[in-house]
Amino acid sequence: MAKNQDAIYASPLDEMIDFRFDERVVDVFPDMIQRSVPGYGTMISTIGVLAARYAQADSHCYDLGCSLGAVTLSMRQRITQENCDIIAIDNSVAMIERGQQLLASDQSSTVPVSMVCANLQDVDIENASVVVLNFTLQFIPVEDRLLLIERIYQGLKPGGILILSEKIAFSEPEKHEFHIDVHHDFKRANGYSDLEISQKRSALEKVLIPETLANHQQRLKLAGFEFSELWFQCFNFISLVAIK
Ligand code: GEK
Repeated sequence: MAKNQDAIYASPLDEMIDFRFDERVVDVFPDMIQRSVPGYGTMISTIGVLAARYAQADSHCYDLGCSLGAVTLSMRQRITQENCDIIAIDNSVAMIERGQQLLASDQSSTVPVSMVCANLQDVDIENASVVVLNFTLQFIPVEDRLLLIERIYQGLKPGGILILSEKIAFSEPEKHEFHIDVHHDFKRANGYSDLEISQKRSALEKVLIPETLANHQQRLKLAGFEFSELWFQCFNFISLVAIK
């Protein structure tokens, strides 16, 4: 994947507009997410490993909020089960168009992929063995999140897995501050300036709503998942697995 450098928030902006996954973001997305989310590369490759174990023959694997399809490609490289396909969904036209180009040049396997532009809240989840929400739930209105997780639970086959990665908040102010500070250090170490960090933070404020780990765990339980486990954490970025 060619990587254009993210400089969207490098100059002072007169007016702060809420963050959107548009053409400009798509151009720099691989660089942006790699430099902003600690452990992103590890999570992407490990999701492929998890999918290889939990994918079932004759079932669907879903990548919800697929962006350019990094999770899809990682799963595609690892899945060997027969008659198993991947359904990748994103509601950004720009993301899906670029993602489809990247997918067309991927020769890693013959696992079929449908990459579709749609609101994931309107998509039926059915006959699923793997469902991935990799930093997507945080963009869904909080009041709609339980229904989505319930629909995923209902659409999963017994033994199927949900992989849920999120930026999280902390109820204890000291912990919250610690994680925000070290995350900003991580971004600085990756070349972002203080201006870029603070402008991006404002742009995301009303768009990305983080919740605590306990909130996520309770919601998974409420939706029906009896087993869930934290398998990754770096600062305020986590990933959970939940198995039906
Ligand atoms: C990765 N998973 O590279 N319906 C469909 N897509 C949505 C919706 C919605 N309602 N809301 C947001 N999105 C990817 C990274 S990025 C995370 C995921 C980030 C999409 C949105 O268009 C964007 O592409 C994605 O969710 C979130 O592993 O940039 O922090």
